[in-house]
Amino acid sequence: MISIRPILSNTIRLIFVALGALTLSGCAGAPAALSPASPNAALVSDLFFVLFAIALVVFVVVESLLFFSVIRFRRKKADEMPAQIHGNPKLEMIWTTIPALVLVVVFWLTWQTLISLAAIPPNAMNVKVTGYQWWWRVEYPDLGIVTANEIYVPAGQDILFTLNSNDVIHSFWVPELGGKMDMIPGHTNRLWLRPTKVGIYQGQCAEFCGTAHAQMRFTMNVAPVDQFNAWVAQQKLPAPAPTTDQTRQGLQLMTTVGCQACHAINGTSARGILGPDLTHIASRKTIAAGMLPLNAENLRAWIRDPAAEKPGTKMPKVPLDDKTLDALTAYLLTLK
Ligand code: HEC
Ligand SMILES: [Cu+2]
Repeated sequence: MISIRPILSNTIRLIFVALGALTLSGCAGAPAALSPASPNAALVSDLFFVLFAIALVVFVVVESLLFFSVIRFRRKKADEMPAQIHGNPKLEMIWTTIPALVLVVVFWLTWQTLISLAAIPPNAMNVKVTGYQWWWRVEYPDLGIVTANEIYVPAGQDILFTLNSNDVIHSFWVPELGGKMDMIPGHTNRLWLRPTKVGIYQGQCAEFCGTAHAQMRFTMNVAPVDQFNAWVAQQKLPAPAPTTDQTRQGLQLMTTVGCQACHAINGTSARGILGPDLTHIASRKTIAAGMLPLNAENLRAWIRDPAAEKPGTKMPKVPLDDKTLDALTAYLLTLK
């Protein structure tokens, strides 16, 4: 008889190695919800550690009792019959009451955390974020700023995020700062955060929303107040006017070959709202929701064939010749 065991065990070993490698590779440089950079995220990670400690105690106690019983009450002689009993009210009361009390404590701790997280502070700064398949529109209604995928906030200030969706359910999550909060079409959710440490934090859509869900990223740039104010001043300006023939041609193309149907550039006739606002595209670090670093090469490749860079993207391929691509790319790169 041919045994399949060696093949099986090899396959299983291979699967384990592959899965292990995959899991660990996911950890490299990943933002961790357990290294909080805001009091909101700290509340959640503190709760996690308390619940983990409780679970650990329960595990140790239950396993110890189990091993104790297995050893202490094992059959000693081959013909020995254990005492035949039915029910033990005392024991049953104990093992019902203790877990119930543990659950009451867990519930109370969780409830307290939820209450603290839900209490929106007055005077928080408003930022409106709308999920689109597969990018984020970011608006500052009180400042008159519209941008995409890169959120700037001043350190140490309460920020109130008003969250909506334009199509399907998305979820707003910056692991080190707090979240997650679902973005639901036709319904407004609120989430407040007080980012305390200056830095750039990675965000990610946390609700499967279609083909490019994994490429739906954003960053939260927590800046010192003066840097944030400088950013605001620059973002409020209309797009700079082109100064060379090529960039003048780029602007002209931008508002005639179809781009204007979906993109807005403040100060020009491009007023589309289906895609990201491009008024200050060149001040961003990435394009396509964190997919590609912003540089001439990537920008040109993106405009030439968006789906080749980000499969599933809603931006269509507009057939353009090399000269047109160069002019569009050159113009967009001036939009600081
Ligand atoms: C049918 C609507 C539509 C048209 C037409 C369109 N785009 Fe887009 N564009 C989008 C959408 C949607 C995105 C976001 C894609 C994503 O991240 O998945 C996008 C993204 C972009 C981005 C990256 C912006 C960012 O911040 O990530 C650039 C640059 C861009 N488009 C340029 C153009 C140019 C130039 C044209 C004209 C040749 C054009 N688009 C035509 C819908 C459109
Ligand atoms: Cu999403």
